[in-house]
Amino acid sequence: MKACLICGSPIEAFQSFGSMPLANGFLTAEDFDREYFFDLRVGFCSKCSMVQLLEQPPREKMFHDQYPFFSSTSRLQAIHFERFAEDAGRYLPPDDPFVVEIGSNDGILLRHFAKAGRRHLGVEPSAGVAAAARERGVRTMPAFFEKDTARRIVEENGRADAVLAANVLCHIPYFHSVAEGIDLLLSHRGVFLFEDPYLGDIIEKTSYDQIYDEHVFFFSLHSVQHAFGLHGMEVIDLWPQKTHGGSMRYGIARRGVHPVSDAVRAWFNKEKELGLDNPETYARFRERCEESRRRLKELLTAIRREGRRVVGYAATSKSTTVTNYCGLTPDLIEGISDTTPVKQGKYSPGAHIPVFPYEKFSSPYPDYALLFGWNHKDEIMAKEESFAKAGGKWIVYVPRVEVLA
Ligand code: DWN
Ligand code: SAH
Repeated sequence: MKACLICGSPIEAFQSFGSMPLANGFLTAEDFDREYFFDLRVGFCSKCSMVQLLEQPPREKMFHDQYPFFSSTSRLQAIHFERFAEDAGRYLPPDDPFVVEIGSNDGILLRHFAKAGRRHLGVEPSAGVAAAARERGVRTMPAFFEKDTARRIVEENGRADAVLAANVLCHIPYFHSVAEGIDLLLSHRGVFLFEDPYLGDIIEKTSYDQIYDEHVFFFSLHSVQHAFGLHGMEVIDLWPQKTHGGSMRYGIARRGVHPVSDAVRAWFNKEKELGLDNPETYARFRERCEESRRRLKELLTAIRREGRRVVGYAATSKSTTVTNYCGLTPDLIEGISDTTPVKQGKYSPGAHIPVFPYEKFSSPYPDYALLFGWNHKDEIMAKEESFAKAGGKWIVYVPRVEVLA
């Protein structure tokens, strides 16, 4: 029996995805024998409502100088982070504010503070993406954020007026060290603004592919309120986001320092209606995942039986869960097209489907493209009009398996 990472209560898996590789462990054929696997299991803590992985690979195996996810590959994500910078600006005092970002990657968010000449610091352990940020003039500290990192930042820079984080808090299993770090780092009236894929969306859309090694927590308002409450902090506001298939941004501050928005009470009730605090919700989610897996495998098998070609579109982290959980092998998907140079020429983790440069997608077009980057659907559909015009068809699996007309 495992213990909840937040409250220590015993916790059991509601779903096991079996043995899984690192979601971003793209590899060459020489490394097939040495590939790392772990048991991907997810559980719900009925005491504090946190949905979480029961096992996670060591952090250095996931986040290192070869980490291949560069935030700025999506144009719409760039726009999203420009808005995030503006929104965060509303919480900053006029006089020389200081902003820290956890998991700043290639500087997609902090570059707006750098451009405006504002004091900022990114904390980013993956050296490759951190170098890309520095090239854009973003001050970046090569470190994993935890309590000691926060202490060092305060010693060298003073306290921060805002700490920002996008798609990273859910990656860090040592939550309490991070929360203590944020407490050390923030000025008295400082705010912590963070966003991550929202549990309510994952459940509603059966987007089980958000479950992979890097994502250790699947946050809801219930679980976030409880977890920060243990550190004298509270949720002061929250804002749903369209990114990553449905995310939530939370505003966190020291208890009683800022007014609490009415939206907080409303979302509590909404989550109760969604059943996010009810174990049965997760049992039903597991059944829907199994159904989705069966349908996707059947669909691809039928298409291949007709001799049609299928290519994956975007070698996302999420695709690693789909290919391995559904048993999608290169005889079903001949390759995955991706725009990231460091993924191209390699094989997908576990399933070993070749990843090829985006330029090859159209020469010649496949009959079907399986949309692994479904969260970027609007951006991709706009870009790929000529695929559809040439008779190509999209296969999606979120929120349900279907061929788009
Ligand atoms: O939480 C995380 C989020 C923020 O990003 C990380 N753990 C890892 C990563 O997840 P992901 O890999 O599922 O992210 P995306 O943004 O859904 O996919 C990025 C991949 O998709 C890149 O390899 C680039 C590729 N892509 C593409 O080939 N063509 C993306 C777009 C928009 C495209 O048009
Ligand atoms: N914020 C970006 C990147 C998200 S990917 C975006 O939303 O697009 C997650 C990033 O967090 C990676 O760049 C990874 O190296 C970094 N990361 C992982 N663990 C971390 C930790 N403990 N402290 C700081 N960054 C971390």
